[in-house]
Amino acid sequence: MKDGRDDQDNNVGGTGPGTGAVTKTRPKTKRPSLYKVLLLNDDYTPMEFVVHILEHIFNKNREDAVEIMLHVHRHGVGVCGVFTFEVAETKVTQVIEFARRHEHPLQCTMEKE
Ligand code: TYC
Repeated sequence: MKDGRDDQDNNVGGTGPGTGAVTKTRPKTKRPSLYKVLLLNDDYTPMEFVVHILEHIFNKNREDAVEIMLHVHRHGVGVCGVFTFEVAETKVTQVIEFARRHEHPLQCTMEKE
């Protein structure tokens, strides 16, 4: 595929000894699919609890955490980060488990970008 990644398109740079034959093959560098992790609004989870999750699970600073929390509060849903599948899945599980442990109904989900 002519997508401009390295020398994979033109098969140059790796030639057989002496012959000048072009032998370089394409390294496997497929980029992984990315997934948005979404936080859902509810009427019961305290705002400070959501900010704590954004700071500690999604590594947001306080300012960004408050902004994302308020976006979710006002619009019903918001993106807290974009990750590869396994990382996104882990974050979703961490949020739901932490919320459950504190008896808050907070929900979190993921969707392919
Ligand atoms: N709506 C909640 C409240 O008023 C706050 C909240 C924000 C809850 C974001 C969940 O994902 C959420 N206490």
